[in-house]
Amino acid sequence: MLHSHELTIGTAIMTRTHRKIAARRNSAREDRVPRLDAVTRSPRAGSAWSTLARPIVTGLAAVLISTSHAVGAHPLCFEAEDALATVEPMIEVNSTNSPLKGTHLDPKGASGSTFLEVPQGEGNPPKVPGGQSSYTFSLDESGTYYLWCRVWWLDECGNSSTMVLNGGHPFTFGQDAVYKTWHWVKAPRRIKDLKMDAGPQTLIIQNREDGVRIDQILLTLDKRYVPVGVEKSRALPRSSQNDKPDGK
Ligand SMILES: [Ca+2]
Repeated sequence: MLHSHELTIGTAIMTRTHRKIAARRNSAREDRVPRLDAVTRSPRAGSAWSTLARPIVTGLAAVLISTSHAVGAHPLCFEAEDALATVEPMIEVNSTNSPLKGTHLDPKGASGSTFLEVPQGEGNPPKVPGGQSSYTFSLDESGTYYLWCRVWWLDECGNSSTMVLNGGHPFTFGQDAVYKTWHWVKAPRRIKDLKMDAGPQTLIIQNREDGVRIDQILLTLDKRYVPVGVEKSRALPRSSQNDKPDGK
């Protein structure tokens, strides 16, 4: 449910066509980097080229290629269910417990056949205090990140979560009008806490509405990177209490 004081969130359901466009852009960038074998090809062995210029040009090509890789660094993607701790009514749903939890969504549509959910009727509204998942992860580079989540919203009263990055100001994530299908949603760039230093970080996703499902979380510095479908994820450490909610 949209409130006037809340921030709106950009949405993207990307098609294969978008992916192809992104791939062509990436390919075009790579084409601008000189090929190592092309720039180091000498006119003839034993010439001044081979003894002086070749090592210099080879070194320059190596720097250009290294820089290209740094700019196009891979995003960090992890599973929503890899939370350090999950507190009800936010729950983990998989093929084992989904019938017991009352969800009618096939978990196979989610990465790892597992996702986090605030089940309809158990969240907020109706008002149920608490409920969250928390994460710790590490970033290799400092910068202002793009934060994406792969989500499934039930309806206009079940299309958002509250997020907190590194203990900062809580912000609303979601509010887009794409329902009952998995899709990627991006946090607005105006969130100041998206500017992060390299090193350990914390993220908390809080229950704000029910009918909400979250599959994957992705962070990237590349504004041209648009996640599509299930992304390759990296494992995060999980606490033992998350696997044993009763503490037994
Ligand atoms: Ca998942």
